[in-house]
Amino acid sequence: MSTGHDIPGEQRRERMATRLGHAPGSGTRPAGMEAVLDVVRRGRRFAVCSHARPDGDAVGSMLACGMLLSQMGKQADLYSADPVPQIYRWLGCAETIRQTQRVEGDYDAAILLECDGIARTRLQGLEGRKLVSIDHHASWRAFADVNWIDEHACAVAEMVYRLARAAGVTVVPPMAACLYTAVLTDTGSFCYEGTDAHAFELARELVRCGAEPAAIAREVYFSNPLPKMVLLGTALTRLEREGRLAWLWVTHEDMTRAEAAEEDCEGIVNYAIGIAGVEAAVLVRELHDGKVRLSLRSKGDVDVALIAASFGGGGHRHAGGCTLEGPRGPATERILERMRRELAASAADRRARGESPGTNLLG
Ligand SMILES: [Mn+2]
Repeated sequence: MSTGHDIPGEQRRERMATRLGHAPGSGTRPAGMEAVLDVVRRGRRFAVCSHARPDGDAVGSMLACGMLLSQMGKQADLYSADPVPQIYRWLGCAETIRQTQRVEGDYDAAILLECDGIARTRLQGLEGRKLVSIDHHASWRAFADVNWIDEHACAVAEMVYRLARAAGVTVVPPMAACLYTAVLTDTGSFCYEGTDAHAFELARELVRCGAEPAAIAREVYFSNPLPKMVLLGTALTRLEREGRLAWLWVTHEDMTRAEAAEEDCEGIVNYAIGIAGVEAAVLVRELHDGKVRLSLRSKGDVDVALIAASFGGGGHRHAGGCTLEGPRGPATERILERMRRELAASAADRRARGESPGTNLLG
């Protein structure tokens, strides 16, 4: 759990904000947890949303936020443009998330988790409402009326946990399970950069509050639907490697043949970044609307959040995503060309620092 008095963190955040074209220090500067708590305390009815194609942090944070608001005697309606992935449906209250295209009703505020704008939710009906944004992405934007941003939080769930503590809410076991699931998945099972002592302290507190690590791991990692494995097999036959870059792709036809759902593509890109000597990886996936979804990973100097943001997407330094216009071929070339350039630049930086530029150097 990062603290507000983390000066180097604050400087890092401002630097990142500047690089992403934000305007730190302007009127929309993030206001912090107290401002969020103030909105929550004053209001009575809230809509809670996260991004489309919700991941573990989106689902876990939404559910925990709903439980937090209920405990405070508030009404919380949870909305998602896409279904809750199968592996998260066992979480307490998961069935209360309304899958819809539109937020309707009278709310004192809409709380958006993990979003850098309304568009990210793919929900209609949010415009003109009082908006609260809680985000930890490097690609954050201060688009809401109240913006609480902490790039150093290992998951938005960490921020929801802090909010619960500050509000004096008891973290009951189902809530702890939601938060733990979010932290587990958003840290890549405590593997990603940024997994520091705080992440483990948070996990420890959540386990003490009743989260069961083995049971949660069983649901999340050892309950894969068979089509997911079939799809993975197909994707792996397509694996390409070029020096420090690796990529693979999934066509619309592959999805149909494997009877796979969109969520079954989750994690495939990790097999590409998991290769020794590979520093950047891409999964290219055809969507049913003709667009192409890119999942980007880095385990070196390449900042995929910046790359994704330049294509209208977002994410973290080592994991990001964006959507391009189809067809797949040209979209793949666009992203590969960009990745090659970034890898070449990182190798040049290393050379300038007198370090080894890496093996199988490109460019
Ligand atoms: Mn997250």
